[in-house]
Amino acid sequence: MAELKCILWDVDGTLADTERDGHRVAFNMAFEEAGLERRWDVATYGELLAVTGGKERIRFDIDRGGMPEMPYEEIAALHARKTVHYQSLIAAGRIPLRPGVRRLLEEAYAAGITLGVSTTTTPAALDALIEHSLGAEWFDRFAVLAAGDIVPAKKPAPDIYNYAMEQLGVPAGNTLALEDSANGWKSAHAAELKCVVTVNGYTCGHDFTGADLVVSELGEPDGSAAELLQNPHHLVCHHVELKHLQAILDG
Ligand code: XBP
Ligand code: MG
Repeated sequence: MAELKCILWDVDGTLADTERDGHRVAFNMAFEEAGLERRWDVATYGELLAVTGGKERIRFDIDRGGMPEMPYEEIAALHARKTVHYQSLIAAGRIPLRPGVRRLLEEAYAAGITLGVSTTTTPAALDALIEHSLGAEWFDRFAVLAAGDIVPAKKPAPDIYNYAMEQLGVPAGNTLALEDSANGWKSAHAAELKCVVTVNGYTCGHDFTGADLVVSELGEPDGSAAELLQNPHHLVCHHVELKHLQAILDG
């Protein structure tokens, strides 16, 4: 029996549905500002989410002919402007936390579980979400904020999870990851972590074969239930609580 000591949270799509109405809109604002004709509609952005990291996503769209060629410095500058627009959208309160996120975070924090973040997004984008959607006290409550270019290879590589665990000094066997996408799940799995997946509109069709639990959302005790979409541990669960995460680690 392995004790649950640490939970590592993905950000985009897991803490909040930031992609469609946050990152995508911010990319389009930066494109318009730069005089580019390209706009990423909802469906196109869904395809592009296969590529993790905003700069990498722009590069990919250039390579497939969606945008004009530009050097890395221009991509980085465009992406920096996108991050500024994203921060404004988050500051305007456009993106709430997903159901059950605050409840489970608070339950885990009160229980003394080490909490961390493991994301491919830019630190400035993560900071905006913490400040405006979660609350600034969470800057201290998360023991590590592992984000963006801090590691050479983004998800689905395991690097960002391995980095977070190294920083915290916790072994994978005592840690559980929360993710929303196939790339995120693959990254956690490659880092030998058990993983709970909360799907969203962009990721409900992804392949999560081997994931330890796949749910529609974490759910709330007095609100919407977590629909159990893939439940290899045969958990009985209306909303995901610490005891369910512990049961998954127990295997
Ligand atoms: C999801 C991503 C990110 C965001 C945009 O990250 O793939 O690239 O779409 O982030 P997560 P940046 O690991 O949190 O699911 O534009 O800041 O790179
Ligand atoms: Mg994600």
